[in-house]
Amino acid sequence: MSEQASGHVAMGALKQAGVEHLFTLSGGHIFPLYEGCRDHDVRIVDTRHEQAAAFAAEGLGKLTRRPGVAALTAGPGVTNGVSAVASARFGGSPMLVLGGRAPHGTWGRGGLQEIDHVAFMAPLTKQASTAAEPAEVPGTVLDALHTAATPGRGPTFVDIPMDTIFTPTADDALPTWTEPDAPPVDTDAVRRAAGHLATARHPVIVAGTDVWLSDAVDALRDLVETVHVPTITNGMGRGTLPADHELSFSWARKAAFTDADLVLVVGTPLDFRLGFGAFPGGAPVIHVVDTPDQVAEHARPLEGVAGHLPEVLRGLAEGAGGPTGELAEARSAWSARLREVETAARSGQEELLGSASAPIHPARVYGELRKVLDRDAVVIGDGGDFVSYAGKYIDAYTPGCWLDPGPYGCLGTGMGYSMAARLAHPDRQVVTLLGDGAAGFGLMDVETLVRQELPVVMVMGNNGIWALEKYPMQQVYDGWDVAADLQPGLAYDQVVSALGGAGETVTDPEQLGAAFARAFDAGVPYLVNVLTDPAVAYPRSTALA
Ligand SMILES: Cc1ncc(C[n+]2csc(CCOP(=O)(O)OP(=O)(O)O)c2C)c(N)n1
Ligand SMILES: [Mg+2]
Repeated sequence: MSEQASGHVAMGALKQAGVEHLFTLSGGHIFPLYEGCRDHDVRIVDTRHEQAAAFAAEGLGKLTRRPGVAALTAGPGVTNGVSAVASARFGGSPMLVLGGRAPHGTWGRGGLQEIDHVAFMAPLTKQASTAAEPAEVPGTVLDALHTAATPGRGPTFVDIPMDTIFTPTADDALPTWTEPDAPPVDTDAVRRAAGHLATARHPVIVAGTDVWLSDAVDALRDLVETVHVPTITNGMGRGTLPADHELSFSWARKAAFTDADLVLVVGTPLDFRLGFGAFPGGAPVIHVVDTPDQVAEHARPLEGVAGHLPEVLRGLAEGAGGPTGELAEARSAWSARLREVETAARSGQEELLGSASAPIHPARVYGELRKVLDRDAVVIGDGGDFVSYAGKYIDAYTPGCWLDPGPYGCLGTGMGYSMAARLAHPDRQVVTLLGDGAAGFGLMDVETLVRQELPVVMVMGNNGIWALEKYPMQQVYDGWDVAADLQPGLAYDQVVSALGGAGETVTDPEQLGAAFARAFDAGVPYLVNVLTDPAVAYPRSTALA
């Protein structure tokens, strides 16, 4: 029997479960994990802030649909990663955090960084525990990976005391990895829901993140085409039905939700992004989710349907079938009407997308970017108004390509998500959209992107303000605002250059296209620092989300 440090063996177990990357920032409490990475050929991506490491793990989970893994050193390493864990919890992203932990042997005597992480990680995760015995470390870590990947996905946490992680344990009988089971399907609920869908005249489908994470993309498309129902996407649901599909809508959202007689929401919570499930015209809701505990009882759905999403969607298509006769005409008229709304709304934006005004209008940035993005470009949004504009103007054509801050809405995701996107898709365009405020949370991690040879294109909407707070504050306080200004016109591109990347500042809208071309050709992290008009506020219906 051969032995290695328990942390080393745990990495071997993760590798055989398919883990290829470990995001981390160094600390003595977790050295044996690195030794395990060396011997099991797991790539270490070491960052400048645990925030970046943890968001990279979350981002990789979202992009690859397998848990991303971060290793954070005891105490401050773990606490610096907490926002990403909360983000994964809100977004249902599969992710495992391994924590260092002060030694068991001296616990309670005031050891360095001695804090009980499990106490504050438990409410943020699906599962949080301490692996106290060396022999149980590999099994506990693998079990946490499994829980993270199991539908109803989310973050899990294991910390390992320093005296445990360095203690040898057998390395020749690794626990074996099995893929999580697909969740059982409530077939009665599917049948009832299909019955409602079969008779609705103006139904709408909403497809969210779990359509992507549960690999239900083909089943969604089959359902949409079979029942001929207009479809709206959100979160990572974007791209599950390509934006140019005849039943895909984004600008006719309001009309669709107002006049729908049934809304079938798939793979996303009925949270603030969907008006908590109360649609303006009072349409009844069918909520389709992976697991029963995700059904939004607060929205009093007509039907909650839980189960493996591909199977549920296939069941709905079979059960509801294609509309015939008068119903088919009603559905066609419904989608034709929404298409008119969509087309009119889109053509109403053309002028703004081509705006020649200087300072540059944020819409113009996207008017130019749209022209050069590939259909499978990965687009990451980290910012306020600048990212809201992206949500409006950048269409998604390929599933798994759109990373926005998600329902937790945490600024500072950009650098971690950029690392994840480049690692997941070495050959695609990766474009990270940054507010100037958002960039301040993590721009130092450009150094990581450079050192790890992970080139991405960053496009900054630099308005010198926290626009998404400044304008709402003025609305609340009758024109007054505070804590909403940054220095105007800063050369953030020079920061990126100083860290080993490159970039340029753009003030003339006619120069945007050429700047983007240089950025995609650069081969290093490149920041296009666009000075945008601070007088432009994103049109919002409410001041506070
Ligand atoms: C970690 C975190 N802190 C604060 C906020 C509140 N917040 C939301 S949007 C925003 C402004 C973002 O400014 P910027 O990135 O410059 O984008 P802009 O709105 O100016 O386009 C702030 C401060 C948040 N969402 N997350
Ligand atoms: Mg700003």
